[in-house]
Amino acid sequence: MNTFLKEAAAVKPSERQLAWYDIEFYAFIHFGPNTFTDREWGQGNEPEEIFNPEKLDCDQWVEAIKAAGMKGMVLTAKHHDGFCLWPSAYTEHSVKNSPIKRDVVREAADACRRGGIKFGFYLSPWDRNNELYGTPAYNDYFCNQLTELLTQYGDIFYVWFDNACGEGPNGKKQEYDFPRYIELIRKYQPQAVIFNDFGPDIRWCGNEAGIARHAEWAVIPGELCKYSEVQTGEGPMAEEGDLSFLYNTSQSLGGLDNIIYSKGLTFTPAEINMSIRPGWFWHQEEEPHSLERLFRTYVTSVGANCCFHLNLPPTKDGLIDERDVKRLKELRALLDKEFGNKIPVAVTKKEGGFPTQPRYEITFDKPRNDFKYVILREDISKGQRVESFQIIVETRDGMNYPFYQGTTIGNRKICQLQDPFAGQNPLTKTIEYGASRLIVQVTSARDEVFMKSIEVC
Ligand code: FUL
Repeated sequence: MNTFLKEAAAVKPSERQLAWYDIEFYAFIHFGPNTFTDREWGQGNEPEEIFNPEKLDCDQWVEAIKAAGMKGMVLTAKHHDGFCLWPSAYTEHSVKNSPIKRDVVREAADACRRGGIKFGFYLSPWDRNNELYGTPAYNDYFCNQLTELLTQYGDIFYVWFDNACGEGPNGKKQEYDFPRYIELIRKYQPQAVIFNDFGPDIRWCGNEAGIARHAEWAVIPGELCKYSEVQTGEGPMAEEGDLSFLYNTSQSLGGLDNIIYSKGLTFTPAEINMSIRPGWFWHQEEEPHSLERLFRTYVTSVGANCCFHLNLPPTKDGLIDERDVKRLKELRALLDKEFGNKIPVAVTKKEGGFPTQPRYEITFDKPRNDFKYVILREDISKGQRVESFQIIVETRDGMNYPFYQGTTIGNRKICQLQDPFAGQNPLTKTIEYGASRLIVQVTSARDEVFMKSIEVC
């Protein structure tokens, strides 16, 4: 068991996964015929003429994205209706036959570059327009399109696939050749991360509502991620059970209870994705979600060992809706208010403790009761190791109170001690005379803990 835990602790991210963690918060852009037909899934028979965003301005998209502090954009180059936002040489169902005749992928990629943010694309394998769909030849068609996008639009940080798979005209489902798609991406854009339900680089969190798990492990059983690299041997109970019941909605994917039965572990972190509105595509009558909901999702994504991928759907004019722009600015202002002012602290690690149970003492410049968050970061480049921790507050009069109990940490854990939407946390009553120190006590870990930083704000 001990050897296996040490192996689990040493499962490491790739360079491209580390770069992805640093991007933290980025935008999805769902745009295409559905924007004009008021649908979420097109049928593939929409005439090209309907795609006519007369005021299209991708710089306005980038401005909105940056107003929220997001650092990248992922554009739906092709959604399930098969319509291409770039003039693909392999189909007539694209912008080249629309009234605007503009290469939206190029304009978006250029706008990202001008604005200093990353660019990536979504390419739906499910294509309801192409007649080859459902036959092996469709994989060639798909790879040709993928190659166009990978070779003609500069650096790509992200290729986002979804697993939706309908029936083609022959009534057959397509067998997607993911190993071939992955090979192409590695060949032309080796720094790009690839998303699919189960990796290889980034996996789906299991819902589209922005809901995170209580303990989000990036180190998970390879049984779930067949295209990710398995980095360990079998769990100690691999012969005495199996993990066939696991799905990406399961609560504790990487918990000890599961990994002991695993045939080997991979490093495959989750992305939390949701739309700013109920739909992925723009619909006039929909309103953006509340500031509270977006803020909470940020805390449970960027602040829970994931990244946050927030969709902003352009209107029929080809602009991000002003209602959404307003909400994005409010979100940024709130994030800056909550996390922008770090409280001066001195952090020392207590000498002589067990390597898997380090204790960090955080001393304030003066007794305080105005702190709201403790932000913990493991050095994820060395693996994800902490299983559980607690935060204890020491008051001026020398009393100790357990304040927060957490599970794993990973890249970043935002421990929320007070909530801007819920008023005063009853716990803060205990420190109304001021806390002089906080103690972060790791209570269990898979191997020696490497904490990268501890911040209080
Ligand atoms: C899903 C699609 O079916 C939705 O339309 C949307 O694009 C979402 C991000 O992925 O699988």
